[in-house]
Amino acid sequence: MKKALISGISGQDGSYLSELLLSKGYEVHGMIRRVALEDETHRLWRLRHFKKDLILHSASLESFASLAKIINKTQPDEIYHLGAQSYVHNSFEDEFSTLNTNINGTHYMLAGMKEFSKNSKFYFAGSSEMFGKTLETPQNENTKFYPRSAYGISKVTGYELTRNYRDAYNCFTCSGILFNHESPRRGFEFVTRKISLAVARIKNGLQKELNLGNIKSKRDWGHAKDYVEAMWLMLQQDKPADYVIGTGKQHSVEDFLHAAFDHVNLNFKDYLKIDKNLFRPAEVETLLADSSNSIKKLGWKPKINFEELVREMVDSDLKNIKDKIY
Ligand code: NAP
Ligand code: F7E
Repeated sequence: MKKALISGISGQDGSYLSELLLSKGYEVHGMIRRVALEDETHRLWRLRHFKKDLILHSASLESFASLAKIINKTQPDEIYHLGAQSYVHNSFEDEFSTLNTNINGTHYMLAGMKEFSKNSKFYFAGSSEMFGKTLETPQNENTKFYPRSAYGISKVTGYELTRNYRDAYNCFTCSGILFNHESPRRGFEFVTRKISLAVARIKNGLQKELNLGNIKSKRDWGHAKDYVEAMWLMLQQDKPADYVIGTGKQHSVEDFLHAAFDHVNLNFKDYLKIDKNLFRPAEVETLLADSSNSIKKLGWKPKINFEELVREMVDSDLKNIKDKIY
């Protein structure tokens, strides 16, 4: 039986990846923060349906000793390093924690693997935020990086560390440069989930307006379920490499608003308030993936399109309201 170790297992991607690996017969180990154990209902909500099938260890991305101990103990065939401060807006408010957790956390994971489990295969969660102020469109594996936030900078550094462990120490390390991916399990601070929950609340008379920042920015949005499959495929190849993963289709935040409100027969213009405080000091205006290399080498293709994604998120939040979850 293959063994996988996932950092950030309690997050959106960690939960879908766990389900995928369990369905493939893996023994799945995950790292969680100790505080999550004190409040499982809220902090481990994404894992609640299959938590009994996972082996969870408490660890901190800020502590090399805690990560190395678990890597040594579990001796995983595959390590998926997903743990990170992943909210771009917050990285402007708290650059220090973002850089510390994301850069050192990645370094500690790589160093722990090299020291105690050299034959593990390693996945690093890179991001389209590394392209930032895009220097060409669409973006592929050869596009130069121009990060626009501490978050983007932390991911470029993680990417370089991951590549260097491949070059210098012959480790099997891959970076997935993943474009935005969403789902009903998306965190509430991200724009798509903020919109889907607001639509459900407004439809039920629980909210009167929705405050947003820059609705002109454009993203290449896919479904997280499709993207965790790409992570797994990367570690099944004969040789390690880096891959761009996206749908190749672009929509603005305004398009998302349109689609989400239309789904419940409301007009977003009746509820939207633009709040200057929600704009970022440096915005990533436009992102669009060229995933042709991944389609060719991994045989990967997204299955869920933009319209299906929006409907699934809004329907799920309507159900959450009906079931009195929010
Ligand atoms: P997410 O939902 O925010 O999950 C992040 C995970 O990291 C959570 O399990 C969180 O634990 C953990 N974490 C954060 N800070 C930590 C710390 N100091 N110590 C230990 N664990 C910590 O993110 P996601 O959407 O699943 O994304 C997974 C990874 O892919 C992240 O690295 C993200 O940066 C990257 N990525 C995401 C996207 C996207 O569109 N979703 C695109 C490209 C790259 P708690 O639950 O305890 O907070
Ligand atoms: O913002 C605009 C905002 O926070 C999307 C992370 O998973 O994907 C994600 O980062 C856009 C931005 O995601 C609000 O200015 C307007 O232009 O949902 P977001 P993100 O910053 O693209 C990348 C690939 C990652 O790697 C990250 O981890 O929407 N926007 N008004 C807003 N955004 C938010 N959050 N809230 C608003 O009110």
